[in-house]
Amino acid sequence: MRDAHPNAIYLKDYQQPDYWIEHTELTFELSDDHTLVTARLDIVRNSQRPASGCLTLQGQELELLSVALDGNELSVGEYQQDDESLTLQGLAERHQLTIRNRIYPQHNTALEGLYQSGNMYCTQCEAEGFRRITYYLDRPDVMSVFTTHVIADGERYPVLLSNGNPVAEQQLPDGRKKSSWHDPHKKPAYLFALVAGDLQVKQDTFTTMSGRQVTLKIFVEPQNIDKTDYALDALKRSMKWDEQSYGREYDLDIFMIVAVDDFNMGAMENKGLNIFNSSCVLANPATATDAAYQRIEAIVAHEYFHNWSGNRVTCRDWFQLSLKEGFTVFRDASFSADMNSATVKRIEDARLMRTVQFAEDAGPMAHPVQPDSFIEISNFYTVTIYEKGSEVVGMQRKILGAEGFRNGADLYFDRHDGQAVTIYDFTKAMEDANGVDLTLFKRWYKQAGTPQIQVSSDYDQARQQLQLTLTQRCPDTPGQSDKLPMWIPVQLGLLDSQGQDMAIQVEPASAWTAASQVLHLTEAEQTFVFHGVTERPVISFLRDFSAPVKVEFEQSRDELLFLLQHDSDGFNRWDAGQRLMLGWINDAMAGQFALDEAAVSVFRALLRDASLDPAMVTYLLSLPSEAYIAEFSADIDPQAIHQARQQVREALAAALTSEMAATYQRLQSDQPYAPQPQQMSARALKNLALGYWASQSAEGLQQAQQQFAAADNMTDQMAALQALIHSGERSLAQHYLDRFYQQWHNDVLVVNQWLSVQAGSAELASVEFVESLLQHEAFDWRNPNKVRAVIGAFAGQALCHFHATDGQGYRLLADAVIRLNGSNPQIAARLLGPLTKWKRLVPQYGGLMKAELQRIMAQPDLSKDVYEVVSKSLV
Ligand code: B3K
Ligand code: ZN
Repeated sequence: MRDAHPNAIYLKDYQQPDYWIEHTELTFELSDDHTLVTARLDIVRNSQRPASGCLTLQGQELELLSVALDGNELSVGEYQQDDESLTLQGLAERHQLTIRNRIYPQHNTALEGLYQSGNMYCTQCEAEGFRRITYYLDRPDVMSVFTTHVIADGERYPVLLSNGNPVAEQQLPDGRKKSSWHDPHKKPAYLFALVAGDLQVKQDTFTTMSGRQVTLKIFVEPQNIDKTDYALDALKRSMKWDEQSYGREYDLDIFMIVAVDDFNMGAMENKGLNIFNSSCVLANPATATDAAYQRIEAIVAHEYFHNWSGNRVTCRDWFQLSLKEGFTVFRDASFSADMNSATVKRIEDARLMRTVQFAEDAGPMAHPVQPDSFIEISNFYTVTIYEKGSEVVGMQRKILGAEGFRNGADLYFDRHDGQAVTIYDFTKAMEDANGVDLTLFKRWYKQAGTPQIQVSSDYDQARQQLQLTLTQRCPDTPGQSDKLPMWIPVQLGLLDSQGQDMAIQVEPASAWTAASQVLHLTEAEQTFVFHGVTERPVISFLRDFSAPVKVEFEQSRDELLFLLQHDSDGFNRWDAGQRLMLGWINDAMAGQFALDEAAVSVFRALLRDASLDPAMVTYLLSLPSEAYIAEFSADIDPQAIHQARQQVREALAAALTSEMAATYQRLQSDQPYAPQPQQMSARALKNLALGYWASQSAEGLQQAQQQFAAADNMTDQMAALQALIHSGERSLAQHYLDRFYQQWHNDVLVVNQWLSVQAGSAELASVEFVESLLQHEAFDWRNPNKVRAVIGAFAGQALCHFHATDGQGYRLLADAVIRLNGSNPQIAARLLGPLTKWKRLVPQYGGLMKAELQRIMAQPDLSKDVYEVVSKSLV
């Protein structure tokens, strides 16, 4: 370990800093050997704090050259310096502090701070990367006005960018170029950005609702200039949507996006200068799938929306991370729902919650949406902070209604513009705008774990009454037991025998909000009485996945089939189908599976029903993934799950072959490809049908080969390739994989898809095979996208190989973690996820997983990132 006992940091210890930094002027001189950074900081004492005269700045891996106070250089004894900080004492009310230091971006493999990606320089400062650039108060509550000068060789780095508006550009006599930028909006250092490179630009304009013209620019390496149109279009739609949905407009003259290949996550919302992982911004029809287009739309929107939810109003400290992330995910989800299908988006979100977030909540890294401690903040960019955080915002909207929620959001933005605030400032704005008390609701932010609701119902025909008794409990999580009841909004409906929604009248009336059809569960156990229920209803419970909870509710297979056919809530139609399929998979695990004809005919009818949105039918016909099934199992046996799912898939495919072939033919189209919702929806179902069809017949297999060869877009080509892989015809699959690589070996993003489809496949990805991918010329340990494409896909998707009974899959993952621990700790820690679940698996697997965690723990020089995850997992 670098630090023998990395310390935890606690929310309860939060204190304001003793000084603020009013203005930050930075000068970067980039040269091949090193980068010289000069920081001029106007510091002023914080009147809220005792006058300590002491200022401690954070800094990491910096070579300090000089420190000057109000123009006078200090001697070494006049300040204290260690590996992580620089301290000055005896300071007065105001000073100008000038620090000069050197950094070495070319050796920066952690991809935090300033680093090189290919031929360009770029930065990543969130959460604590700015301290790798210069000494600073690197905390989000210190907001400063930044001016930045970037100096570099003018020929090799003609494009020099930073936040805000460009203010000057100058050719220096020595062939270097200097660009100056000024950002008038105060911001924390985590939103700082710098880019230098030989980049091409695609540009457009957007006129805001108040009539200001904003220049939009996307910068890419020259070979990617034909992949920028869609992101630019998505950006304009996002800007418009935020004006229409939240009344928020953009606030600088220019908005820039830069695509880089080496990036630890998806993208970063730096003020006016978003930096994107190239996989989350670049697309053209030939190289990007529909799924990639949808991801790009969502991420462009997400980063843009941060301009208000994150940048204008930011976080006081990192325990408030979900204030910006949960809210911004909620905003991007609403945007995607509006651009595409709201039901399909809800299904996708619920799938993610149920597979990944519920698993996190049930594991050793479980934490509340507002955590109360951490060792390494990078480990807390989690599905709990992001997705559960978004669900918690969404529940407030369910409770307050659309208008009440909008009023709360308006008040929040207006009240806190330019401030660094907490999660409770958000809920306070919701309370004040609506005159409600959310005290009970706020437990969602403090209590970790997934609440479970148990449902029992009793129908009295004579009285025409339905009694619904709901109990809730939330399991213990690390450091938390005896949880209090939460305020859970349960959206529900009652279906009559015709499948129509019945009118609902509830007692107590105060527990029911008619406008949103929401029942408010606030106690550990509550009974609700529904009056005027003229016949025994079929209950559609937790419509629209109105709360991130698990539900235990015995409903017969006939009831589930009925809901699948008739529910007016699309989400619950899908959910009923999934529950039915989970039942089959459980039967298969018990050796008692037989496909019933009644169910098959319902699925057949769904496939034939041309009035349904094809994307919706795609989800209705998709079996739950192995990870999803695992989350609904008590003791996870990955091989049994794999076998059972295969058996059910095989039976369903066999029963539906001719419908699948017909569906495929019906959805063939000669329209030119467009990444547009209706087309994407039709392609999704067409390609699902191809997969089922090709797994069953020579004709289907033939069609997959034909589609592979004829495809003019990556969605169809990749779907054909997947159908060939899943057919189990190994040499045929290999032939097409080779063809694919020959065709695309010059396109990095396509090659990454090629790596991923192999590493994630049950048919191919044995441990030896994945090891051979790691040796392939296309693989590179330094590039996070490639690590995710191979190791991430293997451990996250090829579960039957990752959980090989000899433990070799676990060994492969642990070796990767050990290797990356030194070079890129964030990625190393993130890869660990699958191993942390060891206690949930049957002992045969869990024991082997634990042994690999112990092997990692015994390594010297563990990073804080890896140490935190492994040590918590072994408790
Ligand atoms: N805010 C960034 C994530 C930063 C991750 C730092 N380890 C991207 C986003 O959520 O928009
Ligand atoms: Zn975000």
